Amino acid sequence: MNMKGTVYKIHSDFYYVMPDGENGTQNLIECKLREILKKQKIKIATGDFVEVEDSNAITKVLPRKNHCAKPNVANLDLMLVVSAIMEPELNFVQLNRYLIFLKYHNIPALLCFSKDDLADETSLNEIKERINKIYKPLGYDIIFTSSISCDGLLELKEYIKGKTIALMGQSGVGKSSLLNAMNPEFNLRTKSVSERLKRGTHTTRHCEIMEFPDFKIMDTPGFSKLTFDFILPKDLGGLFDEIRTLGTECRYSDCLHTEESNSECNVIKNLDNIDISRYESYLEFLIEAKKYKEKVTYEGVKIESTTKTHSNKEFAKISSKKRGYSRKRTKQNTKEALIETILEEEDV
Ligand SMILES: Nc1nc2c(ncn2[C@@H]2O[C@H](COP(=O)(O)OP(=O)(O)O)[C@@H](O)[C@H]2O)c(=O)[nH]1
Ligand SMILES: [Mg+2]
Ligand SMILES: [Zn+2]
Repeated sequence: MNMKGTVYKIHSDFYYVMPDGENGTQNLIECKLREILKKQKIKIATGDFVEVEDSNAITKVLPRKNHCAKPNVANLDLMLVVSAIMEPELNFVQLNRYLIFLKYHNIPALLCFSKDDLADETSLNEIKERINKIYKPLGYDIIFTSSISCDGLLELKEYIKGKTIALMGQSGVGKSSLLNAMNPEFNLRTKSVSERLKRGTHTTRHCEIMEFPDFKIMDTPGFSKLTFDFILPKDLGGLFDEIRTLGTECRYSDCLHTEESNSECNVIKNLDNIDISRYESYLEFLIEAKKYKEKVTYEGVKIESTTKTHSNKEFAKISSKKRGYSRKRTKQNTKEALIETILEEEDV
């Protein structure tokens, strides 16, 4: 009899699968990968929905809602993007970095602004107004929280009910405090889990799904090094909703919508309608995407003109086939490994 379930964690060749409808770590089933899947070079991610045969062999990976290669996780229902309204200072470019990354990976985001006990009422209202003005029109849900006054915690709990979530946000913004504040009873009961969530720097390279009473958390080594070194400049604008919308009316094909591109560019003409921090973020990420393009061009990775759908959007397809191997084999291999890692997410 076949069984369906979710991969909760992966340790070398072993996959720990929670059968659908079950919970509790004691019900995890230790599985191996079917030989045929190994041959097909299928790389399973934590969070993958799989089919398992009697012999505890995974025979099939079911279609993914979303996938991220680094860390290697799949099927997240929600990413809680945590920013503090102060301490550390609110950084919109950093926030946009997370949001654009998630957009690319097709992972839904909830914007969570923490530590709202630190601002007096007037300035808190000003901050809220600014945030709502930028992110509401972009379709994001927003929650203001405080782990001290417990503001917004019930709302947050309700929002994440039944979901598999992960958290991202700069260190010190209050991610661990938020989790603990939401689960005081749980905190007392299973200290080890909350201790693990509390650690400041992740040392593990493993990803693992952990069950809480009302939701599940994907514990990861973090999404720390987040650079746009996987996307081509021409595809970046498509991830900013407001730039994409204005860009479709742009007279120039392949326009990067920067000052130097052309004064007739529709995005440039409408800069007043884009929040300055969003456009600044776009320019900053564009530099990284340009570097990436230079790098793949230098390394002879073939960039095909055909596009393929990734996260329901069109992106240039970057072939992992090289045009030639002129340089030293070993060196080439290392680079190949690097590029392949970058390309992993294209191979879903
Ligand atoms: N005033 C205030 N301080 C907070 C709040 N949440 C966290 N902190 C403090 O901010 C610091 C970092 O919190 P922590 O949860 O470890 O952040 P993490 O690195 O994102 O997990 C700690 O000193 C917390 O006590 C909050 O809502 N209000
Ligand atoms: Mg923490
Ligand atoms: Zn343009």
